[in-house]
Amino acid sequence: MTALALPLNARGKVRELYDLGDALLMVASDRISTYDAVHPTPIPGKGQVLTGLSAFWFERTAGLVPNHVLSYEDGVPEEVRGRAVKVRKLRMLPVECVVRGYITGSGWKDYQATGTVSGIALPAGLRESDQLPEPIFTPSTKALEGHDEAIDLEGAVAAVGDRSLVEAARDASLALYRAASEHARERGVILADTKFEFGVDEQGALVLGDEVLTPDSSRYWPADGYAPGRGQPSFDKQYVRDWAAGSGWDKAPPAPAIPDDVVAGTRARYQEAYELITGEPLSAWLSRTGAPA
Ligand code: Q0N
Repeated sequence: MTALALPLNARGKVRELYDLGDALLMVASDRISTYDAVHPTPIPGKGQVLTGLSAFWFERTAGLVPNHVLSYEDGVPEEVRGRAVKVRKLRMLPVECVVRGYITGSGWKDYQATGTVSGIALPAGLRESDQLPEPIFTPSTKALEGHDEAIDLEGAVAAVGDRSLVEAARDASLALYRAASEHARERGVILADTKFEFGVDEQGALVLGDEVLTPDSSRYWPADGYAPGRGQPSFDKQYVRDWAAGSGWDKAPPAPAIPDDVVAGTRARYQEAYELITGEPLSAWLSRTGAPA
């Protein structure tokens, strides 16, 4: 793990946010989690891949919604180049902006129980992993401990305290999902769902924050082999999950160490995801940002 000599602003399971005074430094680690538990074994290069993918999407969608990115170079310490970004300080909305194009995960559970997801009625007879008639906005509240709680649009309005801001975040989220899922699908990948976080700047304008459209904030499935009626394999984490399933681990923390061959397969899968989605070799990202050798 990297501990930079900077004040820590926030720490997630696999990322840290440092305070640079007038800006923040978001650092992606090589840590990986499955079943909500972080493994003690890193996946070398994962932080670079996620940062590079997020950069690709921020640049590609800047015309849809402004984002918090300032620089991947200026003000980024050498040791974290390639996996860190300097960002604008925002006032973050206290909701996660989830968009689902397919019915899976907690959405599938809610649908089975109620026929609805986030207060949105869905057609009867959907199978697990089916594509939805159109993408839906299913916000959640950020729980400090444990799982995020699904809310409907009115719940998001109550949490944020500004209806038009929530509607703007919803519209931006849906536009981002549509653009990204179309791009991914042309490259053989299904973007099943994804989560955005927005903030507002000093002028009160909506700004896209966090990381975007990475495998950690999204469910990516290989289009090849997609079949509704069951859960789909994860593009990036399936090696680890398959190994875990046969390992005897009960999926409760602490997560076990990952064997070398599973690390190598997962590492190759992240690199493949980067190259498939961006159409560029990962080396282009590493040289652009001056990542350490
Ligand atoms: C912020 N989080 C939540 C990184 C992500 N641009 C910003 N300005 C102010 N605050 C935040 C951002 C952003 N992005 C976002 N916390 C603060 C998630 N974190 C957890 C740790 O790693």
